[in-house]
Amino acid sequence: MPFRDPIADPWGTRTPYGPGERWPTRVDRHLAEGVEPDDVDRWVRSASILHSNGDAMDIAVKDGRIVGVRGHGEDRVNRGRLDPKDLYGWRAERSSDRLTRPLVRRDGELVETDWDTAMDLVVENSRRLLAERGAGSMGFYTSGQLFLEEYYTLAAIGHGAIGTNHMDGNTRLCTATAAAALKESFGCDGQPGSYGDIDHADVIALYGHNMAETQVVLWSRILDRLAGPNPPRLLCVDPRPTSVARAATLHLAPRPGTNVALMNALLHELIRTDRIDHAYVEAHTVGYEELVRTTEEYPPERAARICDLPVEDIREAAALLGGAERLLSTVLQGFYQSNQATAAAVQVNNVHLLRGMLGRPGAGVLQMNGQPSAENTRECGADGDLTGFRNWNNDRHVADLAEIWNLDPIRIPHYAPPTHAMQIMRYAEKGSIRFLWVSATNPAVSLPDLRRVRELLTGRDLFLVVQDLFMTETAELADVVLPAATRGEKTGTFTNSDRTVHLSEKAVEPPGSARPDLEIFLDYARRMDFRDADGNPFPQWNDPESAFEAWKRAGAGRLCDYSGISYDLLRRVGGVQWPCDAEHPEGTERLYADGRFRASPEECESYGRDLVTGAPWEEAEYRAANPEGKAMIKAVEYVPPHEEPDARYPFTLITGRTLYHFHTRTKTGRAPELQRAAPEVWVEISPSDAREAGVEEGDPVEVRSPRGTLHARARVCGIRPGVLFVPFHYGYWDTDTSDEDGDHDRAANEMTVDDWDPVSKQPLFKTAAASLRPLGGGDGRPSSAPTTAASAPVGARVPATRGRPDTEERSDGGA
Ligand SMILES: Nc1nc2c(c(=O)[nH]1)N[C@H]1C(S)=C(S)[C@@H](COP(=O)(O)OP(=O)(O)OC[C@H]3O[C@@H](n4cnc5c(=O)[nH]c(N)nc54)[C@H](O)[C@@H]3O)O[C@H]1N2
Ligand SMILES: Nc1nc2c(c(=O)[nH]1)N[C@H]1C(S)=C(S)[C@@H](COP(=O)(O)OP(=O)(O)OC[C@H]3O[C@@H](n4cnc5c(=O)[nH]c(N)nc54)[C@H](O)[C@@H]3O)O[C@H]1N2
Ligand SMILES: [Mo]
Repeated sequence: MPFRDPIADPWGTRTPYGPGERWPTRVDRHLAEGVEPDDVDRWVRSASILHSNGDAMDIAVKDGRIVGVRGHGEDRVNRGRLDPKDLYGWRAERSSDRLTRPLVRRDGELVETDWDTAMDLVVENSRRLLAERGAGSMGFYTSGQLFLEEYYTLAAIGHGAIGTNHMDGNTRLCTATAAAALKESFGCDGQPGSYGDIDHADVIALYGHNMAETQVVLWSRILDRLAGPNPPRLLCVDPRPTSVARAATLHLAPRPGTNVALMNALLHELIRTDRIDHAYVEAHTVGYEELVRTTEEYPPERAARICDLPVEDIREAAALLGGAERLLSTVLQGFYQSNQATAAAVQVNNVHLLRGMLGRPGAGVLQMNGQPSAENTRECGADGDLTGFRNWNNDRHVADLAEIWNLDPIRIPHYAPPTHAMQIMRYAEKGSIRFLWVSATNPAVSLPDLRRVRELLTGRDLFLVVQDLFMTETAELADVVLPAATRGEKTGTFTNSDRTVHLSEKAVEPPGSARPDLEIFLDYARRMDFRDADGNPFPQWNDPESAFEAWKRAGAGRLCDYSGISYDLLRRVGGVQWPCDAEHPEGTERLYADGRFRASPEECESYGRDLVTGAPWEEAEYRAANPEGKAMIKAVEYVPPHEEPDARYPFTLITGRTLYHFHTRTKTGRAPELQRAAPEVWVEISPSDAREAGVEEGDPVEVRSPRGTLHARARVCGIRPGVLFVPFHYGYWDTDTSDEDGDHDRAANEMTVDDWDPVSKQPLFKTAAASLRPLGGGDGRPSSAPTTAASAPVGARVPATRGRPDTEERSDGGA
């Protein structure tokens, strides 16, 4: 295999292909230095956990240790390719600072102990609070990075055995808007499209989605189409010159937070030019007339002013969408974490409904996930959803779940919408939640407004349990720390963005006495002595496979039907897309091919919400609006962001990702190749803004918002003038700047705003106001931000796309 440096060349060599052809195989592999393929004892089946793409891979084991990975050439998702994080990230799992024993706080200090002591303390506090204050005093905050079996168990414990309404996942920060937008349009969560649509599409639109850096392998698939015959045309909507923007036929760089105004203008133009599939709209949707009325008020000229875009570009974008015969759209955090998140994501669904672009090859919507198993958190109901895409507001659905669990329905809380993460934090702050169990997430770096988060997590009345692999910024605040095993050290399944389920098998032993999350949850349930209606131990399952089989019963008949999937099938064929049942034993590539939706009042997962206020609809309203369960076209007015730039804070601050790191870097920061590729935080600024502020490439600067301050080096690049971008990967576990007085000046979330989308309750990480000033002391060295993708400096040579020669970055900024 020819050596490629995945850091310098993340997307690898092109394997061009044409429309309707099979994406060629290219198997990527990385083994530890000195290890040859012949040295490997075993290859163990798994898939990637550092994004949502679900790339299938094998883990190489030698002498009981992980020594590398290779892609699966046959898998439908990646045909062998792996991204740099997957090629190198496993090294963190062998890191010498893994947690190996439980810890409990004694006299203010965390000290090592045994499992019995730690778990007894957790149980004692649970029992005390349940007796004194009831289930509402307990909260659970989990992840998008565990296995399906673990979420299903946690959901059964939290919503069933304990009966608290306060359970959510970090999926609230991630894909709550994807789920909400799917419910609003189609009545139920569940990804309509398939990655296979890339093979057929003639137009691909990416909305607020930096796919080149965040789903590297999926982007390689698009690059391969671009390099082949009859390539698709690309539309990119992003305020930064990402690699997606550079490859696009048309790049719109709107003012952050104005997505709805832009979408309304695009819909306006589709309607004006009659690019509408009237037969589809008539047969399969409700709400068209209202959309016509609302978008009438959004001619491109108006959107051009609001979004600060050239009016011709908006018209051209509409013509691109309107001329498509097979349109694929993807949506991610530039919409989900921005102003009017759900409202904007729903307008992308509307484009597809108007054009009848659903359920056939190349015509699909991907309301993307971010984390490897965010889909499972939602479908299992370990967040603010009810298990199996059930409707918490529908008593029949609650009764149905109670029957499956063999519990009294009254135990499953459904008196109000489930509490969302930001509200759980608020209750912890106010003292009504006094027990919080955090698993596989690091809120002390990833939640907005960190000063407040640190304060509330250290609250005197809060008993905080943290279950992680490492001593994170959050674990440091805990009363009990539980050391967990991770992928490769435990068995389970997880489901990617396009509903593909993979099995990941245990390859090596966890370090020390670390245990799989499933084992920890079940151990807790047994120690709490939870029982079902017949007095049997609850949950009734006891290992990964029996948990999976139990989950199949909970999802059977619902859209997320796994009843045809088994561990054996996953071992035999690799990735399988749900729904998979007796009728579709090989799974289902696209939802809604027949134009029938799971949206009837009896079946829908949600009665929906008002897109501006977020006020929930009642059953009667839903029934009146959509008695037959069609797809819903929902119109909405543009509303400006709450926090806008002013004289004191003249910039819009957006935050996000770089190619080489995953979130709070607990894994990628411990993989030397990845850490070297992006060692320090930076702030992106346009050349004109830099000139005006007297800042040059690499200069130390201070960024300040009404909540906090950040110190970083400047990267002068092609970002839209008026906008600053900061990656949110850098917390404090590997600095000594977080001293007792709290020198917290490195995490992006010191500055972000404690505000959320009214519909999905997803925090607004992508619209805050900020100021910037030079700190002096520049030494002429450039910032260490990567030069391969969106953060490339002006004048840099950026890797070629579309088979063109390398392009020079424009030196006048992005817009
Ligand atoms: N390398 C890497 N890959 C990852 C992850 C990671 O941490 N690192 N995390 C995974 C996870 S959990 C997630 S959720 C995904 C996220 O994947 P993405 O959503 O692709 O990543 P982000 O960088 O958060 O945001 C995407 C883009 O939104 C743009 N944006 C900001 N504000 C606006 C706006 O108002 N309008 C528009 N149109 N665009 C805007 C930003 O410029 C940015 O380029 O990535 C997954 N993959
Ligand atoms: N400013 C800003 N903030 C953001 C975002 C943004 O774009 N901008 N994006 C948001 C998004 S989309 C997301 S998804 C979140 C991510 O935010 P977090 O979830 O807080 O980030 P991670 O670093 O992935 O944290 C996961 C933790 O789980 C641990 N872990 C990994 N595997 C396992 C396991 O198998 N078991 C257990 N018990 N622990 C495990 C890791 O060590 C790590 O500490 O951040 C959000 N915050
Ligand atoms: Mo995410």
